[in-house]
Amino acid sequence: MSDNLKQQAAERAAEDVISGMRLGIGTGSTAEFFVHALAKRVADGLDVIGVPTSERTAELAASLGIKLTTLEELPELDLTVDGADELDANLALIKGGGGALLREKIVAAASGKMIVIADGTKNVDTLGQFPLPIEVVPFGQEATRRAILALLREMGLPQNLQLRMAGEHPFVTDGGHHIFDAHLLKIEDPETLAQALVKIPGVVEHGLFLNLASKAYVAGEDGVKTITP
Ligand code: ABF
Repeated sequence: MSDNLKQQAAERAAEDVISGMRLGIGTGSTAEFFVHALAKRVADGLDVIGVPTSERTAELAASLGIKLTTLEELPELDLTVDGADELDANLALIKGGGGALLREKIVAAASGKMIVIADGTKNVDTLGQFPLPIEVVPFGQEATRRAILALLREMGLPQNLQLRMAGEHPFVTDGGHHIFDAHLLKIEDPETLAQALVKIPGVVEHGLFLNLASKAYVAGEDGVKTITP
């Protein structure tokens, strides 16, 4: 069911793409539906070039005949379409459950517009039920972990950080970093948290995407709803 909803949101976003666009292409199962919908339009003559946000997306998009380049070659994009783990009514997002948050954020920030695609379960009143991914440099990560815990304590947030694992080893991102997932339950002040996290040495990025999304297509039983901030 939720797959069908993800697909509806993705197909709606693919309709917004026009020839000549330079596109950021997101990661995750919803973004994969977008890649398929985009590939269909490309087969029908749509002429676009894409910058993928992960190795996984790059492989899929290339296999479906979508022209790709890198952000080095094309540092300014028109539109990024990507999924999210949570979004609120102001289009503040938690992303990074899939581990690609760093590239996703760089690509979204290089884009004139960002469209978020999601099924209705991702739409929340307050962010935080979904654990917030915090990407860290492996060097000195215990010191970084303690600094993050101190910040959470100061902000009155739960001090529950889990190092993301892939089997017996820490999960390694496309950038060679590790991820701590912060179980915060309710993030009442995402702005303050976002600003404070990036000041901690060793923190590379975090999954709070604020003031980046320009629109969301959220699919529910009653159709695809458009949300703007
Ligand atoms: C990416 O994929 C991530 O930022 C987010 O973590 C995840 C959402 O995955 P899905 O679409 O599979 O729920 O967008």
